[in-house]
Amino acid sequence: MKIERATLREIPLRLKEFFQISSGGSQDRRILLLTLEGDGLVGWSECVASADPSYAYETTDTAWHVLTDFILPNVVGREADSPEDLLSPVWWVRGHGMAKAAVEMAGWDMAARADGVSLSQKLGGVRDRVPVGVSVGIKETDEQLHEQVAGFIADGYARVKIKVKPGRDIDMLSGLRERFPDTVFMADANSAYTLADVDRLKALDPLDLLMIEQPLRYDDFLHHARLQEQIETPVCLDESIKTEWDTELALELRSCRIINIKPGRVGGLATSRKIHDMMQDAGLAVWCGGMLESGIGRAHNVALASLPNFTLPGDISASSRYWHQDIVSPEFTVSDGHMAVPTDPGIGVEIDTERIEAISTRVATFG
Ligand code: OSB
Ligand code: MG
Repeated sequence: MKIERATLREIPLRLKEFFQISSGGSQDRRILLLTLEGDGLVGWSECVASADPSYAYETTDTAWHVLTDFILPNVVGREADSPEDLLSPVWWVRGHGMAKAAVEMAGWDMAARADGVSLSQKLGGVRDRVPVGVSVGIKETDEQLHEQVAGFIADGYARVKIKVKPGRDIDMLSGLRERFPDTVFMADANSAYTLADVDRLKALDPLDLLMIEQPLRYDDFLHHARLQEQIETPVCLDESIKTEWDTELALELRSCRIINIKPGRVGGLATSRKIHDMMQDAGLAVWCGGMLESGIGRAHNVALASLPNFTLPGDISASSRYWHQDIVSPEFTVSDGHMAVPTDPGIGVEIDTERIEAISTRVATFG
C-alpha cells in the first residue's frame, strides 16, 4: 500500500452528559481524525487520546505534535507491505501508542477496502454481531445512578459497568445489586486504590461482579498480582496494558484474569490481535473497551470485537448513548444486548465528511 496523502483534523464533539471517572472526566471531547489516501483508496481512523492526561500520558495535543512533527512526515510517500509496516520508518519513536495507532488503524481500513472486504473479515472476525455493555460514570447520588442504570437495563445492554472510587464503592454497588439482582455488573476503578485497600476490595466478593477493572496503579503489575491472590472477583487490566510485552508480564505474574483491549491504547489492531491470541492461548478472555469514540473509532472497535476470544461484552454502546448526532451513518444501535458488525468494505459506515470539514478546528495535510 502506498500512502500519497495524509490529513489530520481536530473536531470538537460534545457528549450528551459529563462522564466522570475516579481520575477525571470529560464532556467536550477534542477528537483527532486521520485520513490516509493512496492508490485511489482512502482509510479513516480516530485517535483515542483525551484532552487531558487523566487516563494516559497522551493527550489530543501530544498526539497532534507526535503525528505532525514525527510520524506523518515519515509515513507519507512511502510504500508499505501491511498496516503495521506503515509505522516501520518511525520504529524509534518510543511510546505514544495512541498517536501510532491512528496511522495503523487508518491503514487497516484502507487495506480492507483494497481487498473489498469488511474490516472484520480482514482481521479474521467470526461474528456478525457482538455482545455489548455500557459504562456508567460516577454519579453524585444513588438515586441518579439507579435511574440511569434502570434505563440502560431497559435498553437491553448485556452488562453494566459502574465507575467506582473509595467511598463510592461497597455501599453503592450493594444497593445496585439489591435493586437489580439479575443484572451482570462490573466495576472500573481507573487506578483509585492501593494494595492497602485490599479489605475494601475483598468486601466486593459477595456482589457477584463479572470483574473489577484496573483497581490499582496504571503502571503496576506486581500489586495487581498480589491483589488477585486475595480476592475472588477477577481482576481486569486496562491502563496497565499498552503492549504485547505488558501482556506477557501480566500473564507471567498473574496480575489479571481478563484484559480490556482498546486498540488505540495498545498502538493499533495488529497488537490488539496479538494480545487477543496470547490471552486465548492462556485460556483467558478479553473484551473490547472504549474511549468515548465517535462512530469512526466505534466502527474499528466493533470489527475487532468480532474476533473469537472477545467473549465478554465490550464497552461499545449505541451512538445515541454518547452523541446527539454521530458523524457516521447509519448510527450504531444496540438490540438484544448486541451490536451488528458492519459488512460493507473497510470500517463499513458512511462518514459525514461535510460536517467534519465544517466543524474542524485545525487541519494538517501531508503529501
Ligand atoms: O476506563 O474504560 C475506561 C472512558 C474514557 C476513559 C477511560 C475509560 C472510559 C470508559 C468509557 O469506561 C467506555 C466507552 O463507553 O467508550
Ligand atoms: Mg477502564
